[in-house]
Amino acid sequence: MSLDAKTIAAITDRIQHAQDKVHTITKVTDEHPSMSIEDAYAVQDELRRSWIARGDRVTGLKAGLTSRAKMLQMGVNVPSFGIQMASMARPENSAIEMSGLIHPRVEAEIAFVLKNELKGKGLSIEQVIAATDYVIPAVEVIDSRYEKFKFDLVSVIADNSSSARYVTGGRPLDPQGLDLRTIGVVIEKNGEIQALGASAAVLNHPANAIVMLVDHLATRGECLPAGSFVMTGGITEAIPVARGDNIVARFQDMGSVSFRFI
Ligand code: 0L1
Ligand code: MG
Repeated sequence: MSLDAKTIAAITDRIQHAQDKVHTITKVTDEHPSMSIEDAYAVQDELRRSWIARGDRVTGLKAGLTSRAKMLQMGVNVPSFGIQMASMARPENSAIEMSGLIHPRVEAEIAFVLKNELKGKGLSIEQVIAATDYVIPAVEVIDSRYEKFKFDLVSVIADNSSSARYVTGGRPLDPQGLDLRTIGVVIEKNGEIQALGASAAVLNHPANAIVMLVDHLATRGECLPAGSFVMTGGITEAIPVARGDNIVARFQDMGSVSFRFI
């Protein structure tokens, strides 16, 4: 770590204020150029502590920036992980309020729910699949707290990897019977196709996002417990949305996820 606990706490307060009051801030690295990726995850730890102290509950984790489309779109070249809380979850077909968001974008992802714990470095795709209870379609609503959605990797990780809302839906499926590299995905906004792709866009196989997440957790002396919910990252680029937009993400053989912005 390059920053002390007091500085991490001050950065956490600044980010949390922006998230709560729905406004943009300058990048944290503008003020703290020596800030490391480890420091940024320490900010996430502080955010989680503070959310739990408020009565919120951790519902899962996410891997972000796991596709070439997303890396190109955001100008970075490694994944970023983040924490999902109960306050971010919205039901399928719900109306998501724009008043709590700055400049949201949506991305279609495959989420995994584990039946067994995963831990350690260098797991195989087969080990991830064997530990998975089911996979389920998800749409993440990301909302960077940075101006114009522009950031570096350290800054975005400190902002909990742009996490804002998420919706799951469609059909939960046993991954044993699926080719998880070839799931076709289409995102529609107001009935018009905005983006399409195949699930191999996520690190050649979305289970690789879980492998990388478990590697990251192992570095921190942590693991993914049984029952964990993990979103593996957008299959296409993220689509900007506005009040009044209706979103449908269709996942081949897995059903669809719909909601709207009000
Ligand atoms: O879930 C994601 O891919 C988001 C990671 C953070 C970068 C972004 O805001 O696109
Ligand atoms: Mg995402």
